[in-house]
Amino acid sequence: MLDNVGFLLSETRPGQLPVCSAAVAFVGRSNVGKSSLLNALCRKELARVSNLPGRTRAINVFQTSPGHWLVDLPGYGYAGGPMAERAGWGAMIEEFLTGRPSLRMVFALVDAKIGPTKLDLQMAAWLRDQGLPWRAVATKADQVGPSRAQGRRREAALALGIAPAELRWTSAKDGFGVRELRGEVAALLAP
Ligand SMILES: Nc1nc2c(ncn2[C@@H]2O[C@H](COP(=O)(O)OP(=O)(O)O)[C@@H](O)[C@H]2O)c(=O)[nH]1
Ligand SMILES: [Mg+2]
Repeated sequence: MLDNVGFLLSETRPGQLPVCSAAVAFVGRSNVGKSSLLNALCRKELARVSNLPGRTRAINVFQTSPGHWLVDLPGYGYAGGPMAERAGWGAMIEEFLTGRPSLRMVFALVDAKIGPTKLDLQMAAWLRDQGLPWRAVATKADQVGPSRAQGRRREAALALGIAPAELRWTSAKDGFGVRELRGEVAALLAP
């Protein structure tokens, strides 16, 4: 289960990407913990690849087997960089997500402690508008104490317009929820 994931390619022009038979994509603002979660899911330092200079703002594709993709989309809401550049990443993300009929799921990451930001809520609303299959995943759950977890999860889910149980609750640091998410991703990418 996601034991043989390897780097396939890095691309900034979604239209140049080859076709694939199945894809799951990961989106979230910069620093939400996307690379760490991908590493935890694949039990491998994949992020070493996507964090190379020039690739952090590209679409990075990994595959479990030929044509079965895990797609690391560029982090949105990065504070640095000119406005036009930021808009460009948004366009890249949107073009990829809307132009891929084999897309089976979009995992939208939000920080468990911070909760969904304005941009996270915009992303969720956009995914819903587009009718794309998506699931919300909270990251860094280890930063929320056990006594606060239920409340935080409920608040975050409410803001996102989903039921608390639908919000995956994960930590790349202590591994909470990773096995379940791995199973879900593996099933989505099953041949
Ligand atoms: N406490 C905690 N910190 C995390 C976790 N995942 C990522 N981080 C930290 O959050 C920061 C951003 O992580 P990264 O995976 O690079 O985020 P990305 O920009 O979304 O790819 C780093 O300092 C990580 O060490 C987690 O599950 N728990
Ligand atoms: Mg990253």
